[in-house]
Amino acid sequence: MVLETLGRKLDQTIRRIRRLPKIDKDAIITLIQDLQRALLSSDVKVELVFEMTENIKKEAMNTELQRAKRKDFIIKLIHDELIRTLGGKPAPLRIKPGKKNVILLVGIQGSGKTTTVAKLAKHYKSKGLKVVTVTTDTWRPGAYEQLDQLTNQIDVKTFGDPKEDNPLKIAVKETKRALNKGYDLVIVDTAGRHKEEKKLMDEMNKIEKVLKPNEVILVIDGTLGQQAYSQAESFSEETNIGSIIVTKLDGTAKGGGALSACAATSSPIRFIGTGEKLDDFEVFEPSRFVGSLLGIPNIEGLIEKVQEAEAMPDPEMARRMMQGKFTLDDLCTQLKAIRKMGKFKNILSMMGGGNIPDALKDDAEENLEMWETVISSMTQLEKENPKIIKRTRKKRIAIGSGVDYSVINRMLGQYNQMKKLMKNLGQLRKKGKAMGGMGGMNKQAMEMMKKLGKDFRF
Ligand SMILES: Nc1nc2c(ncn2[C@@H]2O[C@H](COP(=O)(O)OP(=O)(O)O)[C@@H](O)[C@H]2O)c(=O)[nH]1
Ligand SMILES: [Mg+2]
Repeated sequence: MVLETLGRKLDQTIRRIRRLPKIDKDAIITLIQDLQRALLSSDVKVELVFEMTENIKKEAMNTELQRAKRKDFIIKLIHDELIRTLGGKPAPLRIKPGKKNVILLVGIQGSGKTTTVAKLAKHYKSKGLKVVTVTTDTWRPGAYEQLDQLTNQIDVKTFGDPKEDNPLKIAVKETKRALNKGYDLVIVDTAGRHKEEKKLMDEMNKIEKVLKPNEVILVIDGTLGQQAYSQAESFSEETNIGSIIVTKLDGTAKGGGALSACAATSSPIRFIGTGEKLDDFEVFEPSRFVGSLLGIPNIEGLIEKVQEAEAMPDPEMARRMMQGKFTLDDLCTQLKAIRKMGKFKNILSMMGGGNIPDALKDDAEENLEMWETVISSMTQLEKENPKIIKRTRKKRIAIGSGVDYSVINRMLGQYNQMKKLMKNLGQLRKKGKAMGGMGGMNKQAMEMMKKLGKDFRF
C-alpha cells in the first residue's frame, strides 16, 4: 500500500476508537494526539496537521449524535479532513476518443516524467484509445531511446527525432505527424527543467502555446515531501498546470507531505506513481485512497450511514423546535439535513411522513454555506434570539461575514417562517394526539409544507 507507515498508524488509531466502550472527551483528545503523531511522521506540514486536527476536535466535541453512531461519525470526520487536505477530487480529464487529444508532461529532471509518460500511455491504451508518445527532450542523452524502450513493452510507438536539437520544432512536427496518422491521444514528454532555469521554462511555455494540449500535467517527485510545494508553486506560476502526478510514493515516509503540499497549490492530484514498473501507477481517488489509509475499504457505506444519522435531529432539539424554540443554529442543522437527505425527512418523520418540495433542497444547497458564515459572525445570544439583531448589528454582521446586507434580511425572513412552521406543526401534533391519532394532522401538515414550498424561496 502507498504510504504504508501512515496507513498503519491511522489504522491503529481507528481500531482504538472502535474498541472504546464510549467516545468521551478524553477519548477525543487521545485520538487527536494519535492523529497528529501519525500525520507529522509522514511529513505533513505542521500547520496543516494542527488545522486538520483542530477541525476534527471541534466537530467531534460539539456534535450530539446517537451513541451508536458516534464512532462512525468520528471516522467520517477524519476521512473528510484528510480529503480536504488532499485537495478533493479532480474533474475528469477531458479526452474524447476519435478526437485530437494532447497531454503535455512537465517537471524537474529526474522527477519521473519519462516513466510516467509510458505509464499514462499504458493507462489510456487500456481504455481503448489509440495512444502514441512523443519526446521533445533534446537535453538528456538517449532520451528518445529511453522512452522508446519503455513504450515498446506495451506496444505503443514513440515519435521523436534524435537528430533535431530544437525541442519546439520536434513538438510541432512529431505531434502533427502523430495526429495525421490517426492517433487520438498524443502524450508529450519534455526535458527536465529546474524551476530556476529561465531558458527551459520559456521553452516549456512555447511548447504549451503551440501544442495547446488538453491538459498540462506536472510531475513531482514524492520523496521531496513538503518541498514539493515550492516546486509545484513555481511551475504553476509559469504555466497552466491542470493537474499533478506525484511519483515515487512507494516506500517514502514523506509521501503525506508531498500529497498535501501539491494539493495546497490547488492543482488536483490526478495519478500517483508507486514504483518503477509501468504497472505501478494508480488513478488518484481521494476517497478510496483515504479509505485505504484508514483501513476501511467500504468508506462510502460508512459515510452514508453517518450522513443519515447526522440528518436526524436529536430528540431534545425536536422537542424545543415543536415549542417554537428554534434558533439560527437549528435552521442550519435543518438545512444541512435537507441538503444531505434530499428530503425534509427528519422533521416530517416525526410528524408522520412525507416529502418537502424539491425547490427547498436546491435552495438549501445554494445558501447553506453562506448562511453558516453569516451565523458564525453572530453572538450566541443573537443566534438564540435573532429578534435582538437590529439594523446596525446587521450591517456589522454583513461586513464581518463578507455578504450583502440583504442576505441577512432574507435569511432572517426565512428563519421566521421556519420558526412559525415549527411551532404550528408542534401545535398540530398536540391536537392530533388529543384527537387520538395522527391521520388528520398529516393532511394539514402537508398543506403547510406545500405553502412553504411556494413561499420558502431564498
Ligand atoms: N521507485 C520509483 N521510481 C520511479 C518512479 N517513477 C520514476 N521512477 C524512477 O525515477 C528515475 C527517473 O525517472 P525518469 O522517468 O527518467 O525521470 P525524468 O527525468 O523526469 O524523465 C528512474 O530511475 C525511474 O525508474 C516511481 O513511481 N517509483
Ligand atoms: Mg525524461
